[in-house]
Amino acid sequence: MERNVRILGAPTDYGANRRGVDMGPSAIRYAGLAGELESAGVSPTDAGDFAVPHHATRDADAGAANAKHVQEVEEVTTSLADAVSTALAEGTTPLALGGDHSIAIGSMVGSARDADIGVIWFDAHGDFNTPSTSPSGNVHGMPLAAALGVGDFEGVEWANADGLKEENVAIVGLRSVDGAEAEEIRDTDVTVYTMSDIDERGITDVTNDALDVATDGTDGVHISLDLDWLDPREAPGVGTPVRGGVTYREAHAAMELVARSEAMRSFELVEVNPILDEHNETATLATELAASAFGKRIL
Ligand code: EXY
Ligand code: MN
Ligand code: MN
Ligand code: MN
Repeated sequence: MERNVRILGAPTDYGANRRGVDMGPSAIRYAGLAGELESAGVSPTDAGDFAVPHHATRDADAGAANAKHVQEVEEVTTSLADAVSTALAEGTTPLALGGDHSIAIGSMVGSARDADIGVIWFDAHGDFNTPSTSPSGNVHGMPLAAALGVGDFEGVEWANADGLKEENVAIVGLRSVDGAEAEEIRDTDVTVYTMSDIDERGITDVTNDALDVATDGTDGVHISLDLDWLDPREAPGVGTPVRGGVTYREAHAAMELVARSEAMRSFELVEVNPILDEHNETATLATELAASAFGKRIL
């Protein structure tokens, strides 16, 4: 039976430092996401974008002192959490489109609502800051800490993913982390595979290990793919590019292993910013990686 995938657009840039990433969902659709998913043998339904509170002008430091626009982020992620858990309850696989990486709070909360999940975080960054440690106050640098209830996020109902355990979380591709953030990561049971680990062991070994971490004792895995995980030469249209990322083939190899594991419960593509691209190539890349994650094979 064909797998039903529900596309959920979250056109928000409230968690980011550069405008434009709110156009990510449109850019990814325009790049041909539906067709790519069909070529992977799944049946996509597009639920469209849900409303994001709009401010004509952005009050730069609205919200908590060091968590910019946190009210808007709460609103967006709460909507997404409901849409994700409904999609799962209705037997479909949610595919969330960012928007900045703060949407992952909603994806993880929604995916964890009725199951015990693991998470694989494909990203150049740890996204493990809290309002107290963040150098920017941008919430897209905090979603993993938020979902795990780390530091200031302890007991923050809307942001904590029910039952998500640190020992079931793997970060893959880390190459940019802030001082205090690194301390937070070291103090947890989250497993980190840096780019050096990938250099030394190869993407296949690392991804298989990350899948072991995320599936150990869980019902399924949330896959969070931040396009800045890839090298900026492959994915230039992202808001916080960091040199020395994974190659095009390494990214596909990882997604093909995800597909083969059959452990993926929910998926998201984030940080595509089309105004930072020449020919929408980062959005196109996102559609191709989604197809690999959902099982596209050449033969
Ligand atoms: N660590 C930096 C901060 O917290 O501001 C940069 C975070 C970038 C987050 C992007 C989504 O991956
Ligand atoms: Mn990220
Ligand atoms: Mn639970
Ligand atoms: Mn990132």
